[in-house]
Amino acid sequence: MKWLSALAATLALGLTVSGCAGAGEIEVRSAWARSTPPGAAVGAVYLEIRNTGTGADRLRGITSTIARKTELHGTMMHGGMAHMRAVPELEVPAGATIRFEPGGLHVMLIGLREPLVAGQLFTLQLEFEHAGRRQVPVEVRDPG
Ligand SMILES: [Cu+2]
Repeated sequence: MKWLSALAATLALGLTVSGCAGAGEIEVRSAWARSTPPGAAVGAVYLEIRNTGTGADRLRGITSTIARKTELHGTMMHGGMAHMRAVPELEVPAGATIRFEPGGLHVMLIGLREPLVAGQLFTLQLEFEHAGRRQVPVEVRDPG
């Protein structure tokens, strides 16, 4: 029966596509934010993204409710000075671990609605092209 083999092919294709970078293959870990003094307008979050799958994925956006704007930033050295710039998207190759660290990649919280106090927890939402949306708990810590 023709329609049956077409259906089987469609199902097989669906499995192949979802097997390419399934929801279980992106891990976001060790998320923490630097505590801020009262009245601070910006904060920074550091974390680790692991792709344990066999296909590349892509971080397409980050949102939070704790700040008016949440951006992915990179840090570049220019004339001996560190400058931050917004990174619109981040490729996460298969098998890669990408670390966001002070002086490197970070999530910038712009227009904080409240100060970040050590011990506090809040949530970031990361949107991946294949793995979809992830809720990531972030712990606030004193820089040390
Ligand atoms: Cu920044």
